[in-house]
Amino acid sequence: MMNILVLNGPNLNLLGTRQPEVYGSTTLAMVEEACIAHGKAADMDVSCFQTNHEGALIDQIHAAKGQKHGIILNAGAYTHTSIALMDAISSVELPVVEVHLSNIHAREAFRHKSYIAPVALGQICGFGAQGYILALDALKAHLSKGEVK
Ligand code: CA2
Repeated sequence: MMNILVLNGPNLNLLGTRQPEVYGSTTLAMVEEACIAHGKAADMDVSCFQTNHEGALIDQIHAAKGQKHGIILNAGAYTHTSIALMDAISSVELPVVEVHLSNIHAREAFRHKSYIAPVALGQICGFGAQGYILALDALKAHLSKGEVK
């Protein structure tokens, strides 16, 4: 059984409550429920965590080592600023799929830079909440190549 962590960063607890034109109307609870349900159907054990704190994201990434097979990460605005998050991902040597609800490359220039992308397996952005499901499938396909039992 694949154990997957879905990790969401700052302000994503507000999902579905404000700026629906940018981030959609799906709440974080709905996103997490969909990930867990999709995981069950695809034989993946999905757990979810959201925090507004950079250090807490790093703690979660460290704790995933040896416990999880992969991570789906929407680091919110820390994507564009955090070398510490980049270092944490490198240190645990777990496959990380970077997810963004919006297409960060079609937005302001400061959102085009991702410190996560160089250490991620890949990036999915611009597909709204569906991006998390696409990321789960991508992670499953990747892990299946290594035959996780
Ligand atoms: O598109 C994404 O998923 C982002 O990671 C969202 C971040 C943003 O800073 C990144 O550039 C792209 C912002 C998350 C804020 O989430 C909100 C949701 C609803 C209402 C207000 C904020």
